[in-house]
Amino acid sequence: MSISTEITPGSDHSKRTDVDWLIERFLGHLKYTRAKDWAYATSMDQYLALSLAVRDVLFERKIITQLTHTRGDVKRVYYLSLEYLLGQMLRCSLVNLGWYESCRERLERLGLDLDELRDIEPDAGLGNGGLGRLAACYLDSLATLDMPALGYGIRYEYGIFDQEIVNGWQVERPDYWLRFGSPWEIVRPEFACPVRLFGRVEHRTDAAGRPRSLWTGCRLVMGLPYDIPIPSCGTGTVNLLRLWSARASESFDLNAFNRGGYLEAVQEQALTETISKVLYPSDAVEKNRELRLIQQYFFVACTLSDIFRRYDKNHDTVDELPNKAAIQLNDTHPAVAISEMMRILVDERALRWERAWEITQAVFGYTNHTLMPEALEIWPVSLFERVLPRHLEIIYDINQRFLDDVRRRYSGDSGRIQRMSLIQESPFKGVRMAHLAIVGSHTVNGVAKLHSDLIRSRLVPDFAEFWPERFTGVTNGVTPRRWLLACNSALAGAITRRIGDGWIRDLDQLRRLEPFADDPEFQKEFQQIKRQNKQRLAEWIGRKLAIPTPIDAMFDVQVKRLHEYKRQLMNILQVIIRYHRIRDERADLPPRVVLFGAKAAPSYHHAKLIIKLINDVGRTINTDPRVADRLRVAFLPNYRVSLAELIIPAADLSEQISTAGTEASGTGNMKFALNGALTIGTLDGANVEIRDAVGADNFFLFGLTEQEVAYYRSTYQPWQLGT
Ligand code: 26W
Repeated sequence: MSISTEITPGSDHSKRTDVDWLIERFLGHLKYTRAKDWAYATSMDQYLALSLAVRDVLFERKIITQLTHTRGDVKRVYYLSLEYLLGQMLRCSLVNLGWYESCRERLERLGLDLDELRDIEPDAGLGNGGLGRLAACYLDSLATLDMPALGYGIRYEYGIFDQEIVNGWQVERPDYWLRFGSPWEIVRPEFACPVRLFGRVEHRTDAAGRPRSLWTGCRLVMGLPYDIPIPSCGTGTVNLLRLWSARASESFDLNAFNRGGYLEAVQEQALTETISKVLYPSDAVEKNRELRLIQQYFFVACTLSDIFRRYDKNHDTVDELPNKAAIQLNDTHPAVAISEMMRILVDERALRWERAWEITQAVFGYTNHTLMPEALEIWPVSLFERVLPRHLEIIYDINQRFLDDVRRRYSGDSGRIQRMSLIQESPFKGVRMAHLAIVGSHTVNGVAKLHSDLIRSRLVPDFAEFWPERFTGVTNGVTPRRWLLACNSALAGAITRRIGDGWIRDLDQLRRLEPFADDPEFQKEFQQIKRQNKQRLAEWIGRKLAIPTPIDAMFDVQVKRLHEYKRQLMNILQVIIRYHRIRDERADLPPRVVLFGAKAAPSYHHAKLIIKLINDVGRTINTDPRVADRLRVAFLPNYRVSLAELIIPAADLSEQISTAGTEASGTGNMKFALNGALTIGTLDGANVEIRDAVGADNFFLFGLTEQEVAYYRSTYQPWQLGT
C-alpha cells in the first residue's frame, strides 16, 4: 500500500506539502525552540532549526503512515540491528522530499548557504562499518518501497570513535554526537519498557500440573525509546527507526540516598545507564564481554515487548503473529531474540512448546555477514547462566529437541551431533549464536552469491545438508538516493537528462544509460563532473592535510575499515614499488593520487601499524621532488559516512582487493561503481556481481580465486618466499 500525502479528510494537511511551510517552521523554531532572534542565531542554531522544521514535515507524514498501517493491521518488517551507520540526515531527508534545490534557493534569499548548514550536522555513527551502513540503506529502501517497516536499535550515547592521526598513529576520541541533542529524534516515554537481568529460575507446577519456570530475583532496567523518522523518496511514506536508551528503573533509590547510601544509589544508576553508553568499536567479537551480551539482550527484550504491545492492540491470541510480523536478524548480534520469543510465548503466553517453536521459526530470518571466525559470536555458558539463566534453559531445550531431530535423520553420527549442537564443548562451553539463529529462523541468507555459497560449503555444511531450502542468498545493495542522487547531484542530473528519473526508485533502469557510453557529448559531461568532484575533494585535502593533490592525476581510492583481509598493506606496498620505479627507473607512469581512509578497531594493533606505515610512506613520497606531481599518497583521517559522500564521487579507481573468500560482500564497491569509478578487484564478495554487471572488460581483475586460496592456504609459507 502506498501512502500518499494528498489532503486527507478531517485534517488540514494542505499547507504541509511545500517549502513555504518548511521555511515558516524554520523561522518559528529559530525563535521558539532555539529562543534566538535572527541577528543572534549561530549557524548551529540555524542547522538545528532547519532540521526541526524538516522533522515537522516528516512527522506530518509519519502520523498518516502509522495511522494507515495500524488501521490496516498490516504485516510489518522489523529490522533488528545493533548497528546503524546513519551519517548526516538533513541533506538526504530534503532530497527524499524532493525539496533540496528549492530549500537551498529559499535559504539563499535569507543569506544562508544550505551546503554549509548541512555540514554542521554530526554524523550519527552508531555502527562499525558495512553491516551498520547496510542497515541504514535498507531502512531508506523499505520506506521508498512503501513497506511497513520499523528499524530497532540502541541509542548509543557515544558512536564509533572519532579518529585523529597524531604522528601517523590513530588516536581515538569519544564521539559525543548528542552534544547539541539530535533534532531528528523524539523521545517516547509512553512506550518505555522494563527489562529483567540476572536473577535465578524457580521451577514450579501450575494449577493444571504443568511444569512452569519462574525467572525471579532479577535486576530491573528501563528501556526508553527514541524515534527517528525515515522518509520514502517519492511517496508520502515515513517509517520509524526506534532506538532504545537504558535508564535506571527508579530515578534512583531515594531511601538509599536518605540512608546516606548516596553512592550506591548513584552507582546503581550509573551501571544501568552504561548499557546504552557506547557502541562496541570492534568488528570482531570482544571476548566474553558481559556488557556486550547485556546490550544485546536489553535491546532484544525492549524490541519484542514493543512488537507484542503493537500486535496485541489488534489481536487476542498470538496465532496471527507470523502473518503480522517478519523479524530480520542483522547478524547474530540480536540472535538472543529467538530465546526471548520462546520465553514470552511459553512462560508468559502459556503456549505449548511445539506451537511456540512453530511461530518463532515462522517469524525470524537471519542474515549472516561474515565468515571470519573471530566475528562469530560464542557466549560462554557461565556468562549466559549468570546474566540470562532462563534463556540458557530455553536454549538447552531448543538444543535437545533439535539434536533429537538430527539423531532421527543421522543416527549414530556423534561427530555431526557435536558439530551441529548449539552448545560448543571446547575450548570452552559456549552458546553458538549462529546455530541458534539458524535453527530459530525459516530463512538464512548470505550477502553475496559467493558468500552464500561459502556459508553452505564452508561455514555450516551440516545445516545446509539438513535444511537445503532454508539457505538463500540476498546480495547486498546500497541506496541510490544517498549514494548518487544526494552526494553526486551533478552526475544524477546528467543521467536524468538522458534516461528520465525513474532510476532513482528503480535502479535497474540505469541500463538505459548504456547507449550513451559512446556518446561523445555525454562522455565530455561525465569527465567534467568527475573533475569537479575531484576538485572539491582536492580542496578538502588541501585544507585538512596541506597535501597538494593534482586533479589531472588518477584518484586511486581505498576507503573501508582497516583489516588485514582487506589488504591495505598490499596496496601501500605497491605504492612503494611505484615510487621506486618513478624515482629510480624514471618509469613514465601516469600520475596517481593514492587515497586511503580507514578506522582500525582500537585493540587491533597490527591494523594500527598499517595506518602508521601508510602515513610514513605518504610523508616520504609527498616530500620527494623527484616524483612531484606523479605520485601522491594521502591518508584521510576520520573516515565516516559524510566523508565517504565527498570521496566516492571523486574516485577514478576503486580498490576492492580482499583475499578471495574473506569479504562477505562489500558495499563500498557498489557505491564507487555507481559513481563511475573503475574497479580494481579480486573475485570476492559482490565484486563478482559487479564485474558481471559492468562487463569483464570494465573490471581490472587480479588475484587468486577463492578455490585457489583454499588450495594454497595449506602449503603457503610466506617466509619461504623470496629466500
Ligand atoms: C563487535 C562484533 C562485530 C562482529 C562483526 C561487529 C560487526 C561485525 C560485522 C559482521 C562486520 C561487518 O560489518 N561485516 C560486513 O558486512 C557488510 C554488509 O553485509 C558486508 O558488505 C561486508 O563484506 C562485511 O565485512
